[in-house]
Amino acid sequence: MSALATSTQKTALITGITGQDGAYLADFLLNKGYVVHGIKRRSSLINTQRIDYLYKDPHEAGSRFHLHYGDMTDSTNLIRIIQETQPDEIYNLAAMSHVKVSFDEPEYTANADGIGMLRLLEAIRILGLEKKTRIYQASTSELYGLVQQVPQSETTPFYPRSPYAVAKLYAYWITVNYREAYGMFACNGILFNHESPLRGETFVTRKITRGVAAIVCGMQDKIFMGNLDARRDWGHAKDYVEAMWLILQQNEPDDFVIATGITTSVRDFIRMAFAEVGIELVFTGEGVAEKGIVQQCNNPLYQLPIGKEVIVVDPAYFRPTEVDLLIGDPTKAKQKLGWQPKYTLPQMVKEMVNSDVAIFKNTGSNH
Ligand code: NDP
Ligand code: GDR
Repeated sequence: MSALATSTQKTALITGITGQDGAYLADFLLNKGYVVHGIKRRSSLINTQRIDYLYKDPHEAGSRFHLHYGDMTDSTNLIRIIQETQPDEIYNLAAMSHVKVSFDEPEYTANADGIGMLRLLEAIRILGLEKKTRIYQASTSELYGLVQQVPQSETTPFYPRSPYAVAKLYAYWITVNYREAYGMFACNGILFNHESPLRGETFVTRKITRGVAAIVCGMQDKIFMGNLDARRDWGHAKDYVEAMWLILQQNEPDDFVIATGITTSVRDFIRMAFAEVGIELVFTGEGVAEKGIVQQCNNPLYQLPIGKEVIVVDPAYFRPTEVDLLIGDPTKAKQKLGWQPKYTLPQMVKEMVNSDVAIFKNTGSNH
């Protein structure tokens, strides 16, 4: 086994490899022939489920996938891993990525999501790798926050609305600053929401598709939701990791918005997910009194009574400050990167619902 790349092989280092995007990106880069190193956190339970299928016994010849223990809050560890792996490309995907949780853990979020990127940039400088190592920062549409203008593009002003978004604002600007100050190939991908069957279970899309699956499998009664009026520009993670790679393959470092240009409310996402299993919902009431009720059930396998409440609003899921409307303008990415999303939202909803139904049917539980 050799962790070292041959002269023609590129080496990538992915932080956040155990997350949704880390898993898709690792798969993508391995298919392109890269040697892929990933940083995973030590945890009391195994947290590599999303990437286990990629992992070969490192003692076997030809293994191109390697994992290292590490954490974005530990610069000594980041410097050592970068020194050992000598990456051509670093993808910084690691983050405390839940907007609502960032209100509960603001200082940790600032440390991991904001200063974490500074640690990587400084590690590159300390090791003298400025000319060799290109670096990608996972920036976010949450930077736009309070709506200033739509659609949001690379020139739209930022107005972050959560500790998560403020931490990501620091990471965005430190990336730009190191590019300008030291000539580093450091880029921001300003990615709008992207989802998949691998999405974390507490983000709204996956919570909904899992909830639909659990309800039709008779394991859950209803789904308690937060703000149904929020609108997001939802794409598929598989399309978005390709954009990350394209951003690092350009002649010049730059920042890009990656989005579909279509916005959908949480309420409509719920409608679409239930429609996938033949259930038509009607919404009644307003604000915290709003409910989603079964209006028609056209699937003989799932006999939900007409009038059954399946969506209930629980203010516990409201955020102290909300981001109401996101619609991205991906024109620059389309023109300069030649990037084009392949998935539509209906295709993605279908994939997510079917995947969650299969999980519930196979395991017979919601764990
Ligand atoms: P996930 O939450 O699925 O994955 C986050 C990853 O970061 C996990 O591997 C997690 O490890 C790791 N991580 C968290 N904290 C630390 C830490 N202190 N040190 C090392 N690793 C850490 O996020 P996504 O894959 O969805 O997103 C990837 C990145 O893109 C994130 O930075 C996110 O903020 C950003 N982003 C995501 C968007 C989206 O819609 N998905 C849109 C725009 C930006 P563990 O598995 O152990 O928890
Ligand atoms: P977001 O994603 O905050 O946009 O951040 P999330 O799916 O958590 O919320 C989207 C919208 O749905 C509303 N909502 C709920 N959200 C959750 N999680 N749970 C609920 O029950 C619920 N009900 C309504 C939210 O209020 C919000 O308006 C994601 C993360 O991946 C970030 O890391 C990333 O940067 C951005 O997307 C782009």
